[in-house]
Amino acid sequence: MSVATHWGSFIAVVDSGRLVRIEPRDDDPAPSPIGPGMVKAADDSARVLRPAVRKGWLNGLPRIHDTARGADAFVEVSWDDAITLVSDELRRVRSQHGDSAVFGGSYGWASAGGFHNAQGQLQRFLALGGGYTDSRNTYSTAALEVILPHVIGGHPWSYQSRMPMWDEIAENCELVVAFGGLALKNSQINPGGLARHQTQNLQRRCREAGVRFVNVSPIRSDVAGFLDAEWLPVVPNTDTAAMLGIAHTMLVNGWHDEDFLRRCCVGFDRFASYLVGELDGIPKDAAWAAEITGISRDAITDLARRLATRRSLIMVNYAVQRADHGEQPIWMSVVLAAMAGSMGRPGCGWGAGYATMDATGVAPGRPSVAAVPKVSNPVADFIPVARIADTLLHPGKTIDYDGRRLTLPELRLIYWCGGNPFHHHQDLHRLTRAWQTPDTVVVHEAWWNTTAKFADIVLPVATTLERDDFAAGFSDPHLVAMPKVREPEGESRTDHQIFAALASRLGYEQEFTQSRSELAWVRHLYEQTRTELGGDAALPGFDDFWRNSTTELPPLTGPFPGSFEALRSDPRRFPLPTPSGRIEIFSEEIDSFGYDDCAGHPTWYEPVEWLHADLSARFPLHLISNQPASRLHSQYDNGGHSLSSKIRDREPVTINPSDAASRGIENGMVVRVHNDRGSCLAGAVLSDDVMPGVVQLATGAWWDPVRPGLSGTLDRHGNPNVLTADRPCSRLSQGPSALSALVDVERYDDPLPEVQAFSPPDLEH
Ligand SMILES: Nc1nc2c(c(=O)[nH]1)N[C@H]1C(S)=C(S)[C@@H](COP(=O)(O)OP(=O)(O)OC[C@H]3O[C@@H](n4cnc5c(=O)[nH]c(N)nc54)[C@H](O)[C@@H]3O)O[C@H]1N2
Ligand SMILES: Nc1nc2c(c(=O)[nH]1)N[C@H]1C(S)=C(S)[C@@H](COP(=O)(O)OP(=O)(O)OC[C@H]3O[C@@H](n4cnc5c(=O)[nH]c(N)nc54)[C@H](O)[C@@H]3O)O[C@H]1N2
Ligand SMILES: [Mo]
Repeated sequence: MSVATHWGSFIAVVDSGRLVRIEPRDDDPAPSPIGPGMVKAADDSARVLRPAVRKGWLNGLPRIHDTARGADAFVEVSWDDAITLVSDELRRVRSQHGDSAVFGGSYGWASAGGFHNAQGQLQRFLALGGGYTDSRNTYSTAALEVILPHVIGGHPWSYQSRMPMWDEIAENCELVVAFGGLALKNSQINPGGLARHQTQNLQRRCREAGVRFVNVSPIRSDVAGFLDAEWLPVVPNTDTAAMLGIAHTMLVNGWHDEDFLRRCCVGFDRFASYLVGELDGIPKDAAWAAEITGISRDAITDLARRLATRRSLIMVNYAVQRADHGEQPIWMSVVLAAMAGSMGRPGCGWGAGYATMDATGVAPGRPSVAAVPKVSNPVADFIPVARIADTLLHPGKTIDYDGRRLTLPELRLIYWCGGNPFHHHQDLHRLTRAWQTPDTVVVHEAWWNTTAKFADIVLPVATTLERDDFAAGFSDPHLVAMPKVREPEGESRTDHQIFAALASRLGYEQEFTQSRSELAWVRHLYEQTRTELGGDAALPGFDDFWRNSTTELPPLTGPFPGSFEALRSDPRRFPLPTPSGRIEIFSEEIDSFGYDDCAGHPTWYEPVEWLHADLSARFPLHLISNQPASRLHSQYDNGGHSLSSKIRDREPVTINPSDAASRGIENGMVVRVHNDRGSCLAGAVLSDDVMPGVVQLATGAWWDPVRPGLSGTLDRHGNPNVLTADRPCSRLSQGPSALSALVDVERYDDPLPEVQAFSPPDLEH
């Protein structure tokens, strides 16, 4: 039977109803090892088997400022009681505090599958019941999503179809400069699934075609060895300064593309006066940039010359913008590509997010596929996604966001479904304090992860292996059938079943389910897609599709709106969807916001935490908390593949041998990573792939606080978000800045505490 996941498609081997193995598909050239490891977690002891309610919450009001969340025992209850508790509480909160007191922003990746999309189900249920406070943007690319529409216009993600695809790069490009690299570990993933992993082969094709790669990153292995890339180690969070130094060098040597800048961009002159130092007396020249970035003056000059004289492509990944002033490297990378003369030439110019997901740069998109229908939300309130702790701690406060003023709403009930805030949010100790303020937290989870342990009511949810659905991954031209391969563990139910029961209790079951069974919904959504795409000519009937597991969608062909090639050819006929119709090197609109942390043109702002900050005297190492190679965020940290990557049960932390030697740290030792916000244990890996002054600890190890609820308590397992800062990128995007954190590392010679991340809490029956 076929299985579709965010890490690819697999075959499940089932014997008399028991899941035996998950195998890669023969036609996947680069299957992810995360898939086979799912079997181990399918029925492990961390599964939530029955609805459970936190003891302190059951014992009654007042619940506000209840410090026991996260530390309490749970009482298992029947489904009937659980549905009563949740529906009564929703009714109470809505009537006493209004619909905006219900938070349904519920950020998270959940699982592949269009019908059982957890956030889609939750938001449909909450919208039909009166509405909810939503969240906006993503933890992935908040800064990019807010800045790009000002600079190149269009939908925040439209760049995905406007930038060169890998095959065009192979054919046309000579030089790729990748800020943040092109880590293949990340292209294991594609949101919503994919049939075959293609990025690796496409990268190889570029190399065979003679494309040169430059990796500007603190970590050498952010680029595959077979690309033979030049490595320019860069002080984290200084990419904007590096790009300014390159831009300055182009300008003073007259290497920049004056014609394109004049015809197709606005505001170059104002930016140029900043660049040469007319405004602040500081020329952003190669020597200035070398001082900040650690990249030599010669290397910066050489890169400027090569970018301007070769057919070149500038790539930025997402990590560079998940940082203080994360808008700047994105904006500046577009400006640099415009200057280099490559913008709007085939296979060249600018692009973002290559290799962060498999389909990025593989296909420019796919036809739209039906999913669980959205219902418009009667509540208009929203928060920028990463401002959740601020909202809980400071209701009523006003904040800036992209030229608007937002008032943070008062949240009384949090309903989380398909995400793991105690993995994804920064400064988990601050989140813990914030989490004590609402009356009630309801969570649907399959496993007793940290978010489940920090809830009041936990409803056990069936996994993707335990329900029928079909997948249509981001930009992937395939539909993949996802028949149920095992029965739901314990008393688990699907998210849809749970919401249907709640809707029934609240009097709107029919509106929610439209009287369809789950399989009828799956069939309905498939048939709707088929009809929209042209019926028999486009796709087989549902029964054939379900039997054959996979089918191909008709290709999506250009031209795509907002094309840079069209812009270059005739900016009057093919304007960009920006206020000026051109690339905005200077944005009057952003300038008019008057922000002191995001001016009208790309600007170098010192990050609050970086290697040249005063704080580095106490915490001399920059923490790179990047995406894990061994799992998707926190998902399947209890799976076989992630477990096999641990060192003495802890998450690996990679340290440069020189930094390890000065601290007496050896390979394989358990170390303590710490700063003023918190500390965690991790297993040391020594490697000069990581530049000196930098340590790398991936996200997603389930947080394992020694004393849950106690601020600053040691994490036994290695979740970097006990160390990161909950600080917005700027007033423009309010995005997360996880990649701006300083730490120190020391040997941990005390007796090792046992990791308890995968143990359920105390449960009473
Ligand atoms: N320090 C640091 N922090 C980061 C990042 C970083 O680079 N550094 N990266 C950020 C980024 S880019 C992202 S996208 C976020 C990711 O943050 P999340 O998306 O919250 O992380 P996941 O681990 O994918 O969480 C998904 C949760 O949903 C559950 N789940 C899966 N399927 C279903 C389902 O069908 N129903 C229900 N009810 N639950 C389900 C899983 O068990 C899991 O607990 O993390 C962010 N956090
Ligand atoms: N295996 C796996 N793949 C994933 C995910 C996963 O959880 N697991 N998550 C997916 C998701 S949700 C997302 S959003 C994408 C994220 O895609 P990215 O954000 O691009 O991925 P990261 O792994 O966080 O970061 C990649 C590299 O950027 C470099 N980097 C960090 N800070 C800086 C900096 O200041 N300057 C420069 N030049 N480089 C820097 C680091 O060395 C790091 O290894 O990945 C996706 N792919
Ligand atoms: Mo992400």
